[in-house]
Amino acid sequence: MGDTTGKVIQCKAAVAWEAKKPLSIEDIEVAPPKENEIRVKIIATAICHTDAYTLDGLDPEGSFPCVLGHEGAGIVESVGPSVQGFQPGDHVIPLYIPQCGECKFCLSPKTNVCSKIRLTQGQGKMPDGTSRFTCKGQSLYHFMGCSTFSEYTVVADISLCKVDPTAAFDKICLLGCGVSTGFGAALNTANVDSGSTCAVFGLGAVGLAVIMGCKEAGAQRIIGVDINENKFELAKIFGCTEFVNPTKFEKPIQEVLIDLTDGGLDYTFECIGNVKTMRAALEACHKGWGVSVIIGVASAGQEISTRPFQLVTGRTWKGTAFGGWKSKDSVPRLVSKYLDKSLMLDEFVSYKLPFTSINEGFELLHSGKSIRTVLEY
Ligand code: PAD
Ligand code: ZN
Repeated sequence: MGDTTGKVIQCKAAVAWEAKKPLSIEDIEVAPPKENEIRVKIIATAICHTDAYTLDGLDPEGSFPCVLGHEGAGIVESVGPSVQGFQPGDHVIPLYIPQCGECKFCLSPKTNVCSKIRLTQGQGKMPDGTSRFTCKGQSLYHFMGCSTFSEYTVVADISLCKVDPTAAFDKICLLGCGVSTGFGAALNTANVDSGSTCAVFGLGAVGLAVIMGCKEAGAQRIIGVDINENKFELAKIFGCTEFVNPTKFEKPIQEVLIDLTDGGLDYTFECIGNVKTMRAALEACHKGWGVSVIIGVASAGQEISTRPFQLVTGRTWKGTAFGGWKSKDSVPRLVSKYLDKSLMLDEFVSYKLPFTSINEGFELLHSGKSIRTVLEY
């Protein structure tokens, strides 16, 4: 390192030129980091639903052409002016929810949704309103403040955390989104208590991570709900105790679950992104105290509904972004937890592919055949 500091770097990236088209592997230019920015060499990245969702044109904020990807891990290549606490060579994970430590959200212990760079991040730009990526003379948009589908990326220093250098990049990249989100939904957002009965709707990466959190919290029963029975075997390894396939019943799934649990669940989690299952998850909760957490992201314009009586009689409806973790403080601790073998990551990786096979990874995600596909540069 050192020889590239302050220079434009040429590298490979998967460019999304437009919605609903496969990504194309291109040589791009990555400008040096500006004030309070850091350039990172990405070593491993995984494909998450939000990437696919944006590529499918379902995200109203998606801007093209762009460099997608937000579950990644890598090494600091160089730091911009005024950056503190990072040096070239540090092992890092980009954070799509930053933690500035100063805004009113960061100052509140009640939330993790830092708003410092929310506007520009949503526009696919760096905090100064510009881009660090160009390809064939054209500027490319950033994505979720991370853009990990590029060998080199530039992120804001509040959107990055330093982690234990002994942890494997191809595993800890998963902590950038799905796994941290599900795990935190159970432990932070729901705050599941020991002995409780939980139901998890959707057994993808997020749902499996919720199960891991429920188990850690000491839940007694963890019921997995999925229409794809191939997911059940793996869910058991994470701590799922029972399974229900909604397509096997005449009755609505909430009634099935209420019958199975003598009146309903203490906690339910929606990890699908479907407004119908969000309603079912709420209504499957026990009267008086049941809590339902929405994690799945529904398509633009969708609305949730239920009878107000459901809430009046003591059920609580909540939601979570990144599992409620204050990102910079928490992700390094989750990495340590993985190293201590008290957090599973290896089991989430269904496939490992070279970065240039990224479109194959998207197909595996769409077909339901993969929990996560990890790409290595
Ligand atoms: P995934 O597609 O791997 O898993 C979804 C699972 O749901 C699959 O196993 C499906 O078979 C199952 N499923 C689909 N429809 C139904 C149904 N009607 N009834 C029961 N099961 C069904 O996705 P994932 O685990 O990667 O992500 C899940 C959602 O979480 C998705 O909407 C994603 O965008 C969202 C998410 N949210 C955050 C956040 O911060 N809130 C972070 C990361 C992901
Ligand atoms: Zn903040």
